Amino acid sequence: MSALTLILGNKNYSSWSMRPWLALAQTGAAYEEIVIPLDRPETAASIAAYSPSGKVPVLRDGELTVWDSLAIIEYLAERFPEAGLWPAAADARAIARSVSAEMHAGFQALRTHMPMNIRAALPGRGRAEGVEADIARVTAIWRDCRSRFGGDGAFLFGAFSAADAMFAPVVTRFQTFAVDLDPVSRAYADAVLNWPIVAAWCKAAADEPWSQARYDDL
Ligand SMILES: N[C@@H](CCC(=O)N[C@@H](CS)C(=O)NCC(=O)O)C(=O)O
Repeated sequence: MSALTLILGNKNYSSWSMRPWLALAQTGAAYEEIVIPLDRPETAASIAAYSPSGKVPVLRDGELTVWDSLAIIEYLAERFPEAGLWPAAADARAIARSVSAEMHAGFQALRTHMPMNIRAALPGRGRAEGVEADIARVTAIWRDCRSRFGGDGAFLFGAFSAADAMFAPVVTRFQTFAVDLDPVSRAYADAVLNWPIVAAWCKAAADEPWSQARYDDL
């Protein structure tokens, strides 16, 4: 195993894995990845070989094991300060952490009823109770960050940041479920989908051999 190894779930379905993978890719550091297909008889045992929580993602840095998506992103931000994973200005950084923590802790209806499934097209599905309210809050966050901190850049805080990595799986969900977006949110979502590391993750997701029927047959 090389110094930095990220252990992930399937790229098509594992939204929690996508977030730190994007942050790590954004640093430009060399790393290895291990992908563990989810929802299979051997999944729990495979994850347990790496993860004290029994969940992915997990980052190994030499002897150190870091788990949970947001903790991994914070670790990467400290390990690679030159990558600027968090905005440089203290106020922008505080808001970036607030919206990232809100994403990490919330949006239960959206996460349950619109599970990430990058290569699928499921227009009109997933519209269960609470989902519209979650979509409204996510897009309000995007509009607010874009107007206050976006500046000349295309992302929430101008340049691609950890906050964009946290919201990227929501962008792909809105694509999968064909959610109508206001113009500011649409432009932001397109910028995320076209960002090369996001496009690379989505391409890898589309090429994966595994499928999880319970997410494909919504
Ligand atoms: N709070 C955790 C959530 C991690 C999580 O739920 N990971 C899922 C995959 S997306 C998992 O490991 N599932 C495997 C299982 O439960 O067997 C994080 O942010 O990393």
